[in-house]
Amino acid sequence: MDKEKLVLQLFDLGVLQFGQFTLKSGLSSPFYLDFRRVVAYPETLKHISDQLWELIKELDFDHLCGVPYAALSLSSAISMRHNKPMIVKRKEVKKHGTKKMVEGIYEEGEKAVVIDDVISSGISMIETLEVIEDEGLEVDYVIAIVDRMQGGVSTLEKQGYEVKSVYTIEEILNILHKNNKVDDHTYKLTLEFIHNNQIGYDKLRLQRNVVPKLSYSTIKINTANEITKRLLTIIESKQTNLCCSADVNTKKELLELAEQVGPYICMLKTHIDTVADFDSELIVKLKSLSQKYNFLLFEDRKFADIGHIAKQQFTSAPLNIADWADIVTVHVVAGSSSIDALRSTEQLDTTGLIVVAQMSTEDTLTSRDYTKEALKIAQKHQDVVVGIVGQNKRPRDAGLMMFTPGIKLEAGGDAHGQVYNTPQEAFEMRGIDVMIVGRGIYQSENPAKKSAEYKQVGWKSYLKRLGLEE
Ligand code: 5BU
Repeated sequence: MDKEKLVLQLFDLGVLQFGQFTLKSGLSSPFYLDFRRVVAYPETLKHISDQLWELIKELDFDHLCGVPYAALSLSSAISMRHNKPMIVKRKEVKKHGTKKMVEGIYEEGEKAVVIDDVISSGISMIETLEVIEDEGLEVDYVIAIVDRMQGGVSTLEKQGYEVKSVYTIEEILNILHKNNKVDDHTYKLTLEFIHNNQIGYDKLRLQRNVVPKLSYSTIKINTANEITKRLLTIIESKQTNLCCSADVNTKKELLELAEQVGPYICMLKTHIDTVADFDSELIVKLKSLSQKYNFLLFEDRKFADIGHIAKQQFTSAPLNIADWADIVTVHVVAGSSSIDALRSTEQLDTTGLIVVAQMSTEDTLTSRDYTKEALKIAQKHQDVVVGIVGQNKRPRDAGLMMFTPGIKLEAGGDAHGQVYNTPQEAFEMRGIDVMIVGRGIYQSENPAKKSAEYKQVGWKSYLKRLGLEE
């Protein structure tokens, strides 16, 4: 059956309804899609499952998973017709037995395609994705019969999923309008409703509390890495999760800034190769300030070359990074061999690594897959890796910390693709551990005062995430 005929059939069966409906969110909607009715019409169920199969038949996956309840019949139908194993995400936790949240037979690392009937805000899809990803399954594609065009698809895409739907609501409306099933008024009203009721990504995240509530003391217990422990001790004793990114270009400016922000930070981040008059005296002075104010020196060098070169960049004069940096960043675009190479210098007991898993720019190439692989590398090397640089939700791994640049008291961006989020958003919604702030501090009139302000906001947001402060 073709897509147009199927829409007309769904309309006749009362699956697509127009009128006035109150949605789960409390919103009053001029249309309602009730795919649960389809279980009463096996032939129609078959036609829908055929359309869904068209979307996924070329994809590489091991399991089908329907979002309960409406999509369970759809995933069952596809599973039987195309001989694809199914998994089922429970809606409620079992009181007895295994307490498993996902039923079926699967192995960590296998791929699942998740199916829902309708995507509106994307929230029920995200809830399902979180549960099945926690089981170690990987999801790249999510599919639906109808995209209600209210923001859910872009929310999911922002999280790195590829979304496919058989219809958008607009396509359905066009078919029904063309076939005189809805009048001009309903047609316009419905389009207007969609347009005026967008449920954005940020609004959605604010309604949810999915961030792991990891405290600094929990991370400290879970890490075997001595540099992570040192950093956490500083964070807890100074009550600051602020890292100042000191991106200034002379020794004088750098030392002045370090002196000003020193009392309020847990780390001072440098790009030492951008300091025009760099010399070894600068390092001596920075070291002494780091002791005076108790912060770590973090050189954001982002080693990215083959191991043989990264090793030299880490240890060679004139910068001699390995001799003074407590922490350095490393890309893993060349693979985990970069970490092995840095390890072979035997300097990693005094310098910890942070793996760049994801970047803050709007056009970053650090895709969801890349970020996942980078995290795996960081996990594998936890003895020398302190954590990751990332933007999304903090991984649940309590042995690693998450560091996030692109932070300012006011969200926004710069002229070169940088994207800023607020400390509140980063700590409370994403569960990060340390915020990295550059221009927000050193371009302000009074960096000392500004860093005190960031320190206070960051700490408050951290406590709020733990539920210790309103
Ligand atoms: P800003 O002035 O707060 O935008 O500075 C951000 C700093 O963080 C700057 O030193 C960057 O090199 C660094 N950074 C970043 O902005 N985004 C990233 O994804 C990574 C590092 Br990794």
